[in-house]
Amino acid sequence: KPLQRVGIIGVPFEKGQKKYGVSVAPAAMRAAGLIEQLEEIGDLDVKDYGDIDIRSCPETVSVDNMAHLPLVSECNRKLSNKVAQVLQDGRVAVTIGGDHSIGVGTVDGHYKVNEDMILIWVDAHADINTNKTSESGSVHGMPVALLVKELADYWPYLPTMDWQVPKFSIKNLGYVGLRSVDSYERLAIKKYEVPAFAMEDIEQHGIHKSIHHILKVLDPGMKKPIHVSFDIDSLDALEAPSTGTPVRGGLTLREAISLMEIIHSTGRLRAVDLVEINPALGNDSDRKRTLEAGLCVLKAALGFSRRGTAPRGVLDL
Ligand code: DIR
Ligand code: MN
Ligand code: MN
Ligand code: MN
Repeated sequence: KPLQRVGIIGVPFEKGQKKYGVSVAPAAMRAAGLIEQLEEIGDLDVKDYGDIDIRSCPETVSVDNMAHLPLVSECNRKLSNKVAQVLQDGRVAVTIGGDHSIGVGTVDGHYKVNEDMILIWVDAHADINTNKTSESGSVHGMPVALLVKELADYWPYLPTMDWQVPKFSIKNLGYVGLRSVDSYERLAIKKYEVPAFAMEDIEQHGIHKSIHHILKVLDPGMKKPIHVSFDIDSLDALEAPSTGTPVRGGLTLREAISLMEIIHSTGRLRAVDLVEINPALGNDSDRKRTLEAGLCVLKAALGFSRRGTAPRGVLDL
């Protein structure tokens, strides 16, 4: 088994939503032992690229119903370049958010390197609002709509976003875990026939068949690079309470681990985002549970095996 090379990027950014604290997650994940636990999987070469430099610049432009667009844009421009660099270094890009608005940068950066990538969005929410359909005005509910070329005409001109030209096709997108979808988001998913496994579908088919089906629909040839954007609120609110918009009735941690194990087993996972962990929400136990859940999900994505792994070489039993 060859060494798997991994690059960690932290994104201490929280202006894509309204609550304080999600920017603390990269530091909290590192303090919880992120790097050490990944290295313990074995056969991994982990390099920490550190955090994206987030500065508050004066916001000279504003766009209707789209809070802090200049800050979101600046963060994602840097993140896109960093993700592309990590991939060009031959490493799996592991990005720790931050709120889900950073999905714009991770997917943009991945697309620059692998134009044939497919994207699995694991989330309670569809994050496919535009500023015209959003009820919150928060950009973390809009990254998918910013990324896909099919929705480009539904946006007004977005100052500061000239660096980001949506080229990714919605035909290469699939959803897992949906249970809080706004009405216009529903319309977009239906119109473009996005394979979307909402909670009732997972209930019916199980997580194995669900993810295998999505992978087959998006890439029948089974050769395309995979990007997983994992919002911790895809997990049930009991499994991951420390997040800004928790929704009950979600994935169990076991289902999320299974999902990641299946994707790991393809050998084609090239980028994974872990977003929306907010260590400032809830009590100590909530925080600990949520961080642990995030670690379990990432470890499964990078090859940790629950049944254990055999030692390399030497003894024959
Ligand atoms: C809602 C919530 N659909 C919005 N989105 C969230 O703000 O557009 N995404 N929380 O993770
Ligand atoms: Mn999300
Ligand atoms: Mn969400
Ligand atoms: Mn299976």
